[in-house]
Amino acid sequence: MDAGLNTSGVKQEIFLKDYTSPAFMAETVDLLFDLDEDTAIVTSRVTYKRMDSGQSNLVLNGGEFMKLLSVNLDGHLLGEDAYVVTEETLTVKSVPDVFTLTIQTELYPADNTRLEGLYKSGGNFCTQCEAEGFRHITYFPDRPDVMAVYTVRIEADKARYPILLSNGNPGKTGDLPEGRHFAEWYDPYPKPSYLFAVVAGNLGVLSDTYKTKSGKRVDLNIYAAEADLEKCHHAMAALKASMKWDEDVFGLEYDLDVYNILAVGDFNMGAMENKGLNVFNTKYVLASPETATDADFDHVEGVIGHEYFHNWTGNRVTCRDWFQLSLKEGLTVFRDQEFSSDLGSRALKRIDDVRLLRAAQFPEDAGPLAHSVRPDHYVEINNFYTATVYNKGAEVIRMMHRLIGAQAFRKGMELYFNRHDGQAVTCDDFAAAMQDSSGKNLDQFKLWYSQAGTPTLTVTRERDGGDILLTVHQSCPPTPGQPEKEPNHLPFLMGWIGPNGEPLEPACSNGVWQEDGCLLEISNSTETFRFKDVPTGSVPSLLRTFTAPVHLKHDLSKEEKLFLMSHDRDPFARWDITQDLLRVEILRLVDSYKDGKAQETVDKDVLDAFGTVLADESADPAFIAELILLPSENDLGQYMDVIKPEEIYLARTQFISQVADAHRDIVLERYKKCREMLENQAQYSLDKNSKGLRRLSNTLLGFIKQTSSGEDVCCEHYNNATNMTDQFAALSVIASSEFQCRNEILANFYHQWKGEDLVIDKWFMAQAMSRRDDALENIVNLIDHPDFSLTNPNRMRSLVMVFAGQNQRHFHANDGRGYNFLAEIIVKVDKVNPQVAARLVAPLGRWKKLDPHRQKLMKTSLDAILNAKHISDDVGELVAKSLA
Ligand code: 0A1
Ligand code: ZN
Repeated sequence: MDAGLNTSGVKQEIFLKDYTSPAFMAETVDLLFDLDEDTAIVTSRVTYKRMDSGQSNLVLNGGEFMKLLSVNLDGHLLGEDAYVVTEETLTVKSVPDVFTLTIQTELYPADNTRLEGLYKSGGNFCTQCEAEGFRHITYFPDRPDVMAVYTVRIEADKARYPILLSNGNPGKTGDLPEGRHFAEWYDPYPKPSYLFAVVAGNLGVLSDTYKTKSGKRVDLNIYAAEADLEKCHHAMAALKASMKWDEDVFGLEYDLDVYNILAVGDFNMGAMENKGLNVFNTKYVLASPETATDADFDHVEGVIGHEYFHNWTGNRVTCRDWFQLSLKEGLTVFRDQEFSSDLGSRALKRIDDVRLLRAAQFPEDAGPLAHSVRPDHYVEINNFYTATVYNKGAEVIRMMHRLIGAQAFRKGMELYFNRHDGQAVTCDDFAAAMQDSSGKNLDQFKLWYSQAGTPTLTVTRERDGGDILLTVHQSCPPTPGQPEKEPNHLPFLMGWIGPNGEPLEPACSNGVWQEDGCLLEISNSTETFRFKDVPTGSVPSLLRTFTAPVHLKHDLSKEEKLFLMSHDRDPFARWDITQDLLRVEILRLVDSYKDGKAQETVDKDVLDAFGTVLADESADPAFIAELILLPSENDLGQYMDVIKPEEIYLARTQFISQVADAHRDIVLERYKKCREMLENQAQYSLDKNSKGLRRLSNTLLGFIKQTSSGEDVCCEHYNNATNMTDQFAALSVIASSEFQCRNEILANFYHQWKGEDLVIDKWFMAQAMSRRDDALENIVNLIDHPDFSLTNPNRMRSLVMVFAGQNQRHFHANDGRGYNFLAEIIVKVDKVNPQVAARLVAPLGRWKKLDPHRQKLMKTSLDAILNAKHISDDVGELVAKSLA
């Protein structure tokens, strides 16, 4: 299982089929961290037990970025002939069946810009061990199926590092000579090394308590910079809500005496579920109305929930190997999605999640980096923390939930924990629990774990007397290494709307009517369903709630879509059909472009329908905002054989302008009403209605921008803003405009928020998204801005990732400047932080979808990365796959 180096120094590919269980188990791990300002000495004392009698040597992972000081076996210092050290391993020769190994290593956390293992952020020590960071702390069998009980002692200067934390429950604390102190921690639950964490710092704390359903008191602490504590209340409320939700919905209770969270400004991902000591990116903890948008507040709630839910799905039951990553991630994303749905609006949450799936996962599944939810080979595991493993993985769980029903699912979860608590298991074990709790055979269903690619479902209708025969055909395109696909087993939920707009429930030969529609189960490549006595003029409402992660093709006419748009009572289906209608219409405009000029205008019926939606005051304003938010440029590109970035931008803008022209009064009127209602409120509120009003008025700004009063309204909106939701919405529109006030407002924003890192990220982001003609030059120049940083992942992503991922117009600049810019940054960042650099590669890899000229430019940029000196395995793996 261990990644070895081959003779060329390039990491070898690892295969799922080669899995073997550990030759030695670690049973107890005692760690001593002796922390100095820039260095740390770690003493690890581990008891091992032989599991495989054929193995006489103990092979441990570790080596890079640390120095081995000593190795001691059962109290005897080993000479250098008793072990072998390579770049990535330490092999101790001929060990007994049971023994204690004590290893001392020296680490250099202050120089650690990779942000894995032990590193410093904002002057504080913290760790990141998933997936393979523990091996940069000490030599250890760093694989998730080695689960041990940990005891930790931390020693550090008391004045500089008053807070000393690790996993589990707190133990002894005390003073030491020379102004130092210590703290001990004991975690009674066996865990894999990737869940280990240690923290030492000068931090403020927000504390609270939670009483579990069995009456146990848990101390809750959020540690952050003292000045940020006032921004931690939302996270604390979310934590308590998560604890309650898991008890109510799954009967799962928290198991330690304390739950600690640390917020750090330098973090490679969103957050990390270390047992009892989560480490969070500040972005997902800190929130105040002045500095965070409503969306940010929602993300904090979702990520807090996600990490909390890992305590059972991930920590108590963990992954046997990293190929099973979706076992914990897909399931935990599903759980956090359900949590947010229950706390907020189910329909809006589903719309958000499907938007994200289509924006991030579908392109991944259609490109050179496509892989299955359970990949079967990798070079660098860090490259597999993907939208496929996380978000498609969550869809797989959601499909199981739909196929077996909520009750059997809950029973299945109970069975899973009864069988596997304290174990490291596989996706098959999870599916087996669901199969056994429900009696439903999931053999074919499990293809979702092994087959990559997004299936396409094509739905056609045929009348047979009074009945309708509805045929669903499925196919799935080839993906790297998988030329042929077998049909998937999936749930397909649908409804019918009668000719007068009323919901119908015609009997179906092989479908089952449920509360929200008729559930069809699809498992063959073509299936036909007979709906009895369907009145003429009825229209099917397809794939309600997006019950499967597929592309849907159907034979609905424009009129039928318009009909559903106004009559379907299922909010998700109504939103989705509206997106479909808008997408088709904008793509028709794209097709009509000749020499930079559109030959077509927006269809009158579509314009009218848009007007009706804008004027609809009966629906939730947040929902109206979703309906009028046009498919993004990236989304539109996915539906073209060859993406035309400039035409997509022009057609989408044309669509907005025509709506703004045709419905100017309604747009302004609706905007004004929303603002008045908000102004009448005594204070800023995060209630559903206020959020909806902000969302709608801020979305309308995009249309207002294109009217003659655009500049006045947008600038006034900015100047009157009393919260970040409004301020950032206006800033984004203005940053992308030719308005006279633009530069002044950008400068104003910068000066107002200088020093507030998460807000300055937004300042970079707004410019990275600008579609102005001169935006690319500005973006390239921002790299030299004193506040830009290659070492801070949030800052990097806010400029570079947002540009390459979302600004299709300029990223695909015809002269290749966007590509060169990205390639140069990737090479630079790779030297500092390979994980973050690797996450920037994907946009360059999608060259097959562009015209030959751009294809060539993109491949040249990929080659330039590959030919740069000393690129990491992280970047190397993805660039090589992207060129294949
Ligand atoms: N397990 C975390 C995400 C995470 C993954 C890898 C990391 O470093 C490489 C850090 C965090 C989660 O799902 O929240
Ligand atoms: Zn997770």
